[in-house]
Amino acid sequence: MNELADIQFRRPGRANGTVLIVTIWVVLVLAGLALVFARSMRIAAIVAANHVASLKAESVAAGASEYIMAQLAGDTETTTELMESEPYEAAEIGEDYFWVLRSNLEDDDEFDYGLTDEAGKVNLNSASEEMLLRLPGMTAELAASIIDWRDEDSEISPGGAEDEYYLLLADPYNCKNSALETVDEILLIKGASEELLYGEDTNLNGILDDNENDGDLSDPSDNRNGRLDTGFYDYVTVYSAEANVDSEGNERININDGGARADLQGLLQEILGEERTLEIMNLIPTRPSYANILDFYFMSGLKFEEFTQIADRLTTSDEETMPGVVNVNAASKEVLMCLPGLEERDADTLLTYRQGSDEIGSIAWVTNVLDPDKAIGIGSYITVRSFQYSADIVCLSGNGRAYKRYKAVFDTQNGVPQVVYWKSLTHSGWPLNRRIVAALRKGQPLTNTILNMK
Ligand SMILES: [Ca+2]
Ligand SMILES: [Ca+2]
Ligand SMILES: [Ca+2]
Ligand SMILES: [Ca+2]
Repeated sequence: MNELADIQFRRPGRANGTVLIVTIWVVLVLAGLALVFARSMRIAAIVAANHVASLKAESVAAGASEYIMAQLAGDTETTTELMESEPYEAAEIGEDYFWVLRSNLEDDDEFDYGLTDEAGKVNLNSASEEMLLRLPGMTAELAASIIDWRDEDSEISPGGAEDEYYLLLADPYNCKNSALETVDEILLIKGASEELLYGEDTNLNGILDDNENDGDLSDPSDNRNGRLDTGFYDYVTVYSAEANVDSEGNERININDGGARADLQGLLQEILGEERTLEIMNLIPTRPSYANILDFYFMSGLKFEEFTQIADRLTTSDEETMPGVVNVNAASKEVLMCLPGLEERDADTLLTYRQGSDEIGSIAWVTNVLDPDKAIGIGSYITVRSFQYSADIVCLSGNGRAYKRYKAVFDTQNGVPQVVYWKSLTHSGWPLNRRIVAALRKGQPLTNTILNMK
């Protein structure tokens, strides 16, 4: 009985044991699978959330671009209004943010925001070799090679380079023999380097970042001197150009064209009356050859107040477009010093005068600061108008999970602003204070304290 009971008892017991073991295994496997699924679902959820954040940052960039174009299309009387930084710092679009970052040329510790006036820069396509040579850090080799790169001929200028040089490179290409289309294109030209163009500021934020002040410890190589040694990137453009028409869009009178004498007389009469017009017309030779309108001003005997009323209506060129004239009202000191014949103190006086003056509506104002020779020397290279602006747009999703950065250039020459350049700078890393990202990730609001932190 006992034995039987034992057997009867044991048999199912053995089966139960096997089932138990199998069940435990199944449970273990299922639990493992559940864990794997949970983990991969969590990863998938994070990936999806990041993807959404990334798409949001991307659409913020498009929105920021639209906003800038609307600003440029508005009735902004002076460029200064567009240049103001306030609307471009942590601007909100829905729950996301954007900044328009611009290099602070005076302080490498302080961010600056706003649009950049491309007409306030030296145009690589129209500047003379002498002007190029005056750019900070420019070498004789690169200046000569830029001239050869953009001129149509294949004659090598001293120090320059044409096909002979480029075709012998390990990765050969032709000398372009036409205008540069982007500023970065300069890196294809003999003698150019990222070091000359960007200097130590390889992430292009105008700030001395830790890796830009640690020698060779991390990229880029720098001199560890506690200052941001920049290249000439912020002083050059390829976009500046303006139509050779007055501010109303009317054709100008070419004062060097003998056939336009009657037009000039008519204009003078309109502004100055019969008697004064005759006095001035008598001083104008029948075959005039003024270097530019400032030359005309000094030779004509016009008073400053008289000349400023007509300066915008005059030209000495038959060209329809004037590429690369520098806006003297917007140029930085470094750019002013690139203008032919100007020294540092001339640039300083120009800067001081333009800050306090309301006479800067025509290029005539430079004659109040510079002696006639110097004023005439730069007269062909300057303007007081701007039609091209660039923006370094930094976008951040409201949860701090994704950012995008784009360099954009807008051209307003046709009345309606157009994007003529759009390039991602996202790869160069988050350019602003990291605490901004950290705060948003923790769900904290972007207070002024966080925004102004160093
Ligand atoms: Ca050439
Ligand atoms: Ca930097
Ligand atoms: Ca470094
Ligand atoms: Ca340095």
